[in-house]
Amino acid sequence: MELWYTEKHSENVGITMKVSHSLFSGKSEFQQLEIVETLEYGKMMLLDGLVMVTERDEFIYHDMIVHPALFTHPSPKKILVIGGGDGGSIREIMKHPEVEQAILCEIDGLVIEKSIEFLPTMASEIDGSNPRVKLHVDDGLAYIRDHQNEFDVILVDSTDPIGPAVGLFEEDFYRLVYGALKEDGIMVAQSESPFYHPKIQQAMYANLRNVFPIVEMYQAFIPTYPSGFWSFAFASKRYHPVTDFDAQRAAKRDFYTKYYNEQLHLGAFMLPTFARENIAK
Ligand code: AG3
Repeated sequence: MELWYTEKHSENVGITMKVSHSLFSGKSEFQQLEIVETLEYGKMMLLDGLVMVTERDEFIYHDMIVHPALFTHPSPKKILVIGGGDGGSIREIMKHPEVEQAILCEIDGLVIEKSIEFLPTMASEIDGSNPRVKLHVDDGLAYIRDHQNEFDVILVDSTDPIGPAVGLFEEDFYRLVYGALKEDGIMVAQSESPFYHPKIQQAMYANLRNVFPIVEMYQAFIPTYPSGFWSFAFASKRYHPVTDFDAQRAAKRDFYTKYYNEQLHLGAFMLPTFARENIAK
């Protein structure tokens, strides 16, 4: 018998992967969680049937949600991740020696628990072994409401805007994020596929521009996400990700990044015309 998993990317298109077996399948109070072993991409985590991470290509997403902001901010000391229960973002944040504390605020404790159990290469820093990392199982909105003016960088490592993540794409949420950042803070949020999700992007970037003075989109190539062409929103109070970026500092980093580098940092902000149009003012 052959097992194949398909995530539909539109009514008529999808990605299909051959699966050897299931490692976990269960429902939390928020969503359906699956972890399966694939032949091509290693272990893969799905939420409500959508691909969240695979062992083989997660380095791209996690490099790109973390390093552009942490190399733009001159002194990122206190970082908040909303979502990101697999731990991949926290793992990358911990590579930055100047970070004093990183807080993971994930709504679904089951995602954290099963990531520690089945995805140790991602969850290595959220298993309680690192004193610089704190975990909160809580709704991100509720958490930042109580933590205003605290963070240098906030990363919104969410699923698509359906289910528990809907609120994370709305203007009210971005106002709370703005307030939870210090006066020179930066927010980065995953912002879907420019190819498949122009309407989501249009609404999301309009919401962001109503709140932040600096809003830019940047891109990464992520083979297991819809179209492979993925994006992130960089929203900032003071620092611009291209003109305020110190390439020297990024070049001198003493840790390995398999996707990110100081040249790609700049290149990622250069967008094809159709993607620019999605977020035109
Ligand atoms: N965040 C998921 C991005 C959305 C993927 N969408 C999809 N497959 N339709 C991943 C969290 C990784 N820390």
